[in-house]
Amino acid sequence: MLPGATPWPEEYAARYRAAGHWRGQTFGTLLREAAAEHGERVAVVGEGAAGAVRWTYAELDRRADRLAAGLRALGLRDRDRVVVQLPNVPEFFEVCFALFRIGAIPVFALPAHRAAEIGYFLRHAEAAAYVIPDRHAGFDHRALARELKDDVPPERVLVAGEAEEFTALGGLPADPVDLPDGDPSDVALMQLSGGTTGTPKLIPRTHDDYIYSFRASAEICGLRPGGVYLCALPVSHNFPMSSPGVFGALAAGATSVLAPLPSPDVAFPLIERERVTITGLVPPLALVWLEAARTTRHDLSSLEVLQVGGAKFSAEAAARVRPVLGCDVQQVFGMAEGLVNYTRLDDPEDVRVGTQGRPISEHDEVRVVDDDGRDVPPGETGHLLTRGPYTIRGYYRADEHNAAAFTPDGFYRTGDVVRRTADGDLVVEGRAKDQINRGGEKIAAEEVENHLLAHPAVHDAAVVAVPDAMLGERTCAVVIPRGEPPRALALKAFLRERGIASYKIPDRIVFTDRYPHTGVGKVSKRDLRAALADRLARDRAAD
Ligand code: OOB
Repeated sequence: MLPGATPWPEEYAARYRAAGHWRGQTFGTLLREAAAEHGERVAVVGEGAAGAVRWTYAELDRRADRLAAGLRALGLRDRDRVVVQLPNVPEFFEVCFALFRIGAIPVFALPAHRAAEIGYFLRHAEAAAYVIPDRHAGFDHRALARELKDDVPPERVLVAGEAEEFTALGGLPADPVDLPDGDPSDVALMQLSGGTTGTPKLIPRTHDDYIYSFRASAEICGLRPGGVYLCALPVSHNFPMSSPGVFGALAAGATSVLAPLPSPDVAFPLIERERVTITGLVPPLALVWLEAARTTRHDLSSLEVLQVGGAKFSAEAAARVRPVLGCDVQQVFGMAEGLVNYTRLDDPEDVRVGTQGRPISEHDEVRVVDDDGRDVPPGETGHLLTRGPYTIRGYYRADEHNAAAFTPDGFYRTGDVVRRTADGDLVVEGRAKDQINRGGEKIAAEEVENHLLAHPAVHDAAVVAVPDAMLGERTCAVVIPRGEPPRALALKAFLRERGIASYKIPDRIVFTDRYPHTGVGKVSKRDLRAALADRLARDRAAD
């Protein structure tokens, strides 16, 4: 096992193997076998750096081999960590499988991440390389790489597109090399945690565990050869990557279509043209699609399943999916740390609309406990703890956080507050972790607070969620100024200059001279949220 990652105890590993969940297969072999079985089927459709692309399984397999040889020639080795920050482009697949083939470990950053986050990933993972597009969504990623020159040298910045002073992915030598297969029980990739702490945490996922999660997901979602998955969310997020996502599609011999943007004007024509059968959205986007579908001239009749997850989807909205879009709704309640719950396609309507589903695996252990860690009966609300064949036992190089995030017997404390129905379906009722879920984008309050505290005019900062009709939640920073309050706009500009992703910049900043406190003297975020809700309601009434 990669040093810094926590293996499953042997007793559990043996159980998951015996059940046939861990199949002892690596990603490299998975693609090889898929190419042997589905060679001439289309694996990937998208807009690449050199134009429109339709790669068959055989073509993707060849390309991954060629790039793997190039990466070896560049000096990349087994277990090297590589930060991959690619948007929804076909090169994403080539890069991932080339890295898997040489045994290197992609660390998946989001396209929205900026210097503060990427610099941290590069340093914390001690990354050997960084993969970027040239430009994406109006942003020049090479400018960002220039800012990070102390963390990664220019020749180790690999660009899909015009490389300028960096290394072009397409320009690497391609003499085939012999590549031994890796160890399926070792770390294959790292996902990012939504986070609750000052710095984001890395989630090491093994070949065995991750492949199991998306194979089983593909089965639950009915993906098969001939199926077409539309990747509308950013591909590097765990949901569109593996629930069942693009990797599940690949394992099933289906086609992945990459949408550069998730908006209906981009996605609807793709659904019509490619006869898309399944896609996954976060709730705010699902609401936008439901609105746009009423008047669209595009033919969406190929769509069989709309998955919605990442944040709570209301029962009212879920009930509108079939009447408006003509397809089934599937709720997905998952986490990059592992556990994924799905409503099943043949569940009764009240379960599909009113719950967030149940785990993938009979080996997923789910506990719902009170504040003292005692199990509560079905129907009662409590903290969700979980352990299983694809839920990590520890974050990467994070001993001090792991002690709090996992129980001594290896259950992950999800921070979610849930209720379990008599049938075993989960309903998400809230959250105990200090995180804001802004329409599926997770924001660790402490991370933003630390950035605010770096401003000379900020004495103290508390970041909390405020309710929002569209996004579910927005962020509000409540700041105690040092002397004269700075302008909110100046504080936002300050955060931007510190290089954080723009979705983490508070939607609203208000000032106060003191915080409500809990009995033990900590800031009471619950009281703060309540006071803010009052204040915002008064503001609205005055408008
Ligand atoms: C997914 O993964 P992450 O790691 O970005 O966020 C996980 C957290 C959960 O702990 C929960 O707080 C929230 O996101 N969440 C939901 C939800 N799905 C995720 N809360 C309420 N209802 C839902 N349906 O978000 C993710 C990973 C894989 C598949 C789907 C989502």
